[in-house]
Amino acid sequence: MEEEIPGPAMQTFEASEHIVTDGPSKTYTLSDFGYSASEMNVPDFGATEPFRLLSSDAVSAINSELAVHRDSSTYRCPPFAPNVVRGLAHKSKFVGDLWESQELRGVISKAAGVELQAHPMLYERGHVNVQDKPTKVVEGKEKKEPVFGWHTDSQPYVCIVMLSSPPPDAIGGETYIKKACGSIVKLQFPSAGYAYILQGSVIPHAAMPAVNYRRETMITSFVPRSIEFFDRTNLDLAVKYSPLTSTLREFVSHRRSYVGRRLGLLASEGLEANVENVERIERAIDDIKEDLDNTRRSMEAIKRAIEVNTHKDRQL
Ligand SMILES: O=C(O)CCC(=O)C(=O)O
Ligand SMILES: [Fe+2]
Repeated sequence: MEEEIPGPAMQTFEASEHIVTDGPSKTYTLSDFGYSASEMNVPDFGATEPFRLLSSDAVSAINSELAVHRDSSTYRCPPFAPNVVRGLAHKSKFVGDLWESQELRGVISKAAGVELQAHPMLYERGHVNVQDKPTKVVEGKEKKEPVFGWHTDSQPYVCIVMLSSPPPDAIGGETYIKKACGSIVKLQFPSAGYAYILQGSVIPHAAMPAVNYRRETMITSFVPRSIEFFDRTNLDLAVKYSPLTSTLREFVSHRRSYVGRRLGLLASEGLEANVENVERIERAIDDIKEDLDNTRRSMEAIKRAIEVNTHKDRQL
């Protein structure tokens, strides 16, 4: 049985103590990075500057929960993601309550300029990227193995929070994000509890290794609350480092409900026989077909992962 029942919380989550609600001082649109929101039918939000989201008590609480659950939740998928911790939102009530909270949702939505909610798939909440070893310096040159290689996310938005404390003379450990022209913007966390929000499904990004400290970040995905926007959640990355049965179950349940709500788009269209109405209905049908095709493609990803696992078992 893969389902987890959250253990007793070592600390109870209290929004007023654990969340800082000021939000970021600066945000960037997709167009600031050279991408076209309208071409992709997504909101024109790119990223925020790092800002304080969690109090130091919240960071300590998360770290103690991590210490309890780390061994049973660690997955390795080198060289792309050498060390990740998944499934904390199933196991830790504190982590579950934090990402579910209304106050947190308010801060994230305000910063992104669009109403968002934590991803319905619990596996996409509280994912942790762990830097395994300090960066090696070979013949005077740092060997920069990423903590998490270049990618776009399988979920629409992410909030990335720093859980470890960079020293004042921190070297490395940034998140790199790539503009449409190929140049790189580096986001550096000044301290534990700082976060930034990114439309990670659109903008390629990578987590770089820290040279003189231990880097650990927690990532939670968000989806738009409104069904006017696409949610192109897929399992491309999840199958690399998650238990397949519960991942499949969470994914199908999320997509069933999302596509069902999207079908409602048809009901809200005017039904008079004029060309404008008919064309709107055609567009809604095309969008829903794209949703179903996306969902179907993830079945291929799951199937491939099952085959790889079966093959590995045979080799043992
Ligand atoms: O750890 C980071 O800075 C970013 C990680 C990331 O992009 C991801 O886990 O999807
Ligand atoms: Fe990412």
